[in-house]
This record gives sequence, structure tokens and C-alpha cells, in this order.
Amino acid sequence: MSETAPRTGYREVLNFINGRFEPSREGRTFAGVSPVDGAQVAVIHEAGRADVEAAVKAARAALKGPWGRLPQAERLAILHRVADGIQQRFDEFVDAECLDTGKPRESCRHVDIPRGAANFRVFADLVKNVPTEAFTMDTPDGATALNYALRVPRGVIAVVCPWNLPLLLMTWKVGPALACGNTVIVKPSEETPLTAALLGEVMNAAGVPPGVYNVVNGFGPDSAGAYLTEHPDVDGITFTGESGTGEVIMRAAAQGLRSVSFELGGKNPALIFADANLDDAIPTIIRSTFINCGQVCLGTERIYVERPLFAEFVARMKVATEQLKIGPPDEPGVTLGPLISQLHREKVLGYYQLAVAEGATVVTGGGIPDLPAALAGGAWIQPTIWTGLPPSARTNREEIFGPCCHISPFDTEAEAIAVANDTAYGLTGVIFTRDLARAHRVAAQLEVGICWVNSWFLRDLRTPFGGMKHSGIGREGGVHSLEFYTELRNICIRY
Ligand code: NAD
Ligand code: 6OD
Repeated sequence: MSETAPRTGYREVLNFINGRFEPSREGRTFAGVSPVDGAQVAVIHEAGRADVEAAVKAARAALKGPWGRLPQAERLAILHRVADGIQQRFDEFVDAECLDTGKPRESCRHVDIPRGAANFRVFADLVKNVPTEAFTMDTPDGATALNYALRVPRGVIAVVCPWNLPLLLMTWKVGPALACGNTVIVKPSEETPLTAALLGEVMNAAGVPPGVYNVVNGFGPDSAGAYLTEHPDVDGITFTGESGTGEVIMRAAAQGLRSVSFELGGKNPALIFADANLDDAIPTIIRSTFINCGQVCLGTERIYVERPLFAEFVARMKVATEQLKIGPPDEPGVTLGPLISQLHREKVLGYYQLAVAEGATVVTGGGIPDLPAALAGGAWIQPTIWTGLPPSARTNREEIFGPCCHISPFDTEAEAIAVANDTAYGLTGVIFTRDLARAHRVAAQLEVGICWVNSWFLRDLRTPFGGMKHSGIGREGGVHSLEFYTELRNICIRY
């Protein structure tokens, strides 16, 4: 909570239930704080059990009523209007995302908000083109039976979201969920509620019936997150966040045997082979490590470089990192914003100290940058590179979720694969090599859900997305989203 009074012009964020913005029924609010300078920029209404109950009831009614009865073509046309609405109010979405996260305006303009619109368009177009299976068979009595599968919505879906890419990650779930005919209750991160609220206005303007899209604000335990995921009338839970939170939500989902789809943490490796084109690899790895101030689940925290290239790679990474420009969203040329909060900065700085205690060499960074006094209350941190730690170091094993990475040398392909896989996580991997055979061979052996070769975060929304091991359960993206957001019903007709 901010110690300061709300900044003039602060925003009041209400819950969005059954098509209306509503204050907290218990009258509870909490402060939204800017990560840029620590000022209070919003007052957020916290949803209690009664608010969550109202949202679930509205979602159930809409599922059975207007939304459930709508012909598919009309439903999908409405979702295209939602995408149009995001684009029409593009600058407002950008402002809201910048205010909540402090990230560079250019990132919001080029990544977060365009993907918010694309997530509706892509899935609206996809669902009408995905076939289901059909078989005819001869029955024992000489008749024929036609079996065909029908996709039906899973029902009322809880969408629990993190703070790092708020609109992008929320709509990545809401887009396919609504395209498949479900209704949703979104629980945005307590850190970043603004774009989910704005989307409520867009939903109403696009003609989405009340109750189809609901938003309940608040925290996790003993708050909106727990009340929502424990609610027995929620049919499925899609969650993006920490692996530990996933375990808690999975226990809640076990009550009533509800389905889950989880996109969780990572400690992602990048393997740079000696034949890599460093002119491509350096800017790509700088991006995969530092974009969004390192707060991207797909990002790189462990880099392994084939020994002949190691010294040059480290030296060039140092130079490129020191050229990153730290500053507030609107400062021209800014590439690195703050972390999301002071609390998260304490955690990341704890790892900065731990790395040194574990014996790391600090190649660059390691602390808090010098910035103008007006930004002193912000969650600023230096981008940091370490070398010299063994794979067993906690710095090399635990997800830090900040702008930092450790770089180690390796000698053989087998060693690189082994060390990359020596982790509890399995979200993404990056390989840089000019040897196509090696790229295929190594990619096939990395224990990850997504592997990029000579690239990173190149997204085709039709592809399967998710993680192995502690990094997730299930896949979304393309037809895989349909696997979670629909149930298949087989219909057998004898004739
Ligand atoms: P988090 O797990 O702390 O919180 C995520 C959401 O869960 C928030 O809305 C929070 O309020 C809610 N929550 C917390 N405890 C809960 C509970 N007991 N019951 C119900 N809801 C609860 O994660 P975060 O700090 O917001 O996000 C960062 C984490 O998310 C990182 O670990 C990152 O790797 C992960 N992440 C993964 C992906 C992916 O696609 N795999 C994408 C983005 C972020
Ligand atoms: O691009 C996506 O669809 C996606 N889910 C990205 C996740 C980023 C994690 O921080």
C-alpha cells in the first residue's frame, strides 16, 4: 500500500459484474501504486465473497441465456467488434498499461495492446474453421451408425492473471474462451487492474451481453483469487502465474474436479553454439533477458556458450547491456522500465546479493541505478550479468523474474543439453547455431514446451503454447485452446 495520498486525477477501479461497474459490496479498497515513482495512482475496489458470488451467478446466467443461445457467427462478429474497440481506444489502453506497469510506452504500443486485439480476432476466426471427427460404422444388426463429435463450451471459466503483460495474457485466455462460447470471470493481478476494467467498457460497447465478461479485483489468498477458484460453480480455471500459486489453485480445483490450464514459471536456458551468428544472437539474447525488465516468463535467465565463443559473447553482452536506457515510459529511447513493485525489487535484489554470496563474478550491474530524485520511489534496478557459478547455485536454479542472467561455458553438445535440462522448469529454450542438423537434434532433446532457434518470442498464435515439468499443465494456442475451452460430445446416430 502506498503511504502517500492518491495522486491528483487518480483512477477509481470498480469490479465489472453483469455488464455494470460496481463498488466492492464490503466497501473494501486498496491502493494502486506506480512502479515509476511510488505514487498512488488508483483506488481499487476489492471483491469479497459476495462480489465473486454475483459474478459467478451472472456468468452462469449468461451462459444459459443470451450468450449461449447466440448463433456462432453473431458471437464471433461481436468478438471482432471487441478487437475493433481495443484498437479504437488504443491510446487509452496504452496509457493504462504504462500507468500500471511503468513499462516503456513503445512496448505497450508494439506488443501488449496490439496482441490484446489480435487475441480476439485470431480465435474468433479459428473456431469456425476447426473440424471435428466423424465415423460411420456398420452395426451388428445390419444398420448404420454415424458418430460425430460436437464441441460444446466448457462453461463458466475463471481467468486468473499475472501482472507482467496484463492485457496480453488476460485476452490470450478470454479471446478463445469467449470464441468457444464460454463466459468468464477475470481476476487481474492486484498490481495491474486497469486494462481489464477498460476492456469492460469495450465489451459493453461491442454488444457483449451482460455476464459474459466479468472482472473481480483483489489479491490471491483470502481474497478474490481464492474465492473465485474455490467457487463450486466455476467449471474450469485457466491460470498464469507462479508455479507455487499453481499448486494452491490446483488444490482448489480438486474440489469438484474442475479442469485446469496452467502457464507457470520458468528458468529458461539459451544455448549459443560456436558457429552462432553473434550479430543476431547478442540483440536477441539482450531482448530475451531484459525486455519488460526481465519480467517475461519466456525470458532467458541461464545462458550456455560453447567455450571458443564464451569470452567474446560475455564481452559483447556487457557492452550491449550497458547501452540499455533505463527510464520512465515516455522518455525517448527508453528500453528498460522499473520492476513491478518495491516488493518484487526486494526479491530480485535478494538474488543479486545471493549471486555474490554464491561466488558469482558480476560482469555488469548488480544494484540500483542512479536516476533523478523524482523517480526515487520507483522500483528501479540495474540489468545484471553474472558468470562463474556452478549449475547447483540457487541463482542458476530459481526463477528470479528480473533483468538478469548467468552465463556459463560448455564444451560439448551433450553437456549443453544436460545442463539446460537440469532444472525443475521446462518452459522455453533458445538455440543459436548455423547447423540445421544440430538445431533439430538439440531442440528435440530440450525438455521445454517451446523452443526457438535463432530467434525468441516469435509468436504464431496457432501453435501450441505451454510448459513441461513445473512450468505448466496443458497447452493453449490454436486448436489446443479449444481442447481446454470446449468439451467434446460424441453423438451416435443409428439409421
Ligand atoms: P502470482 O502467482 O503471484 O499471481 C498470479 C495471479 O494469481 C494474481 O492474480 C494473484 O492475485 C493470483 N493468486 C495468488 N495467489 C492465489 C491463490 N491462492 N488463489 C487464487 N489466486 C491467487 O504470479 P505473478 O507474480 O503475478 O506473476 C509472475 C509469475 O507468473 C512468474 O512466475 C512467471 O514466470 C509467471 N508467468 C508465467 C507465464 C507463462 O505463460 N508460463 C506468463 C506470465 C507469467
Ligand atoms: O505470447 C503469448 O501468448 C504468451 N502467453 C506469452 C507469455 C509471456 C510470459 O510472460
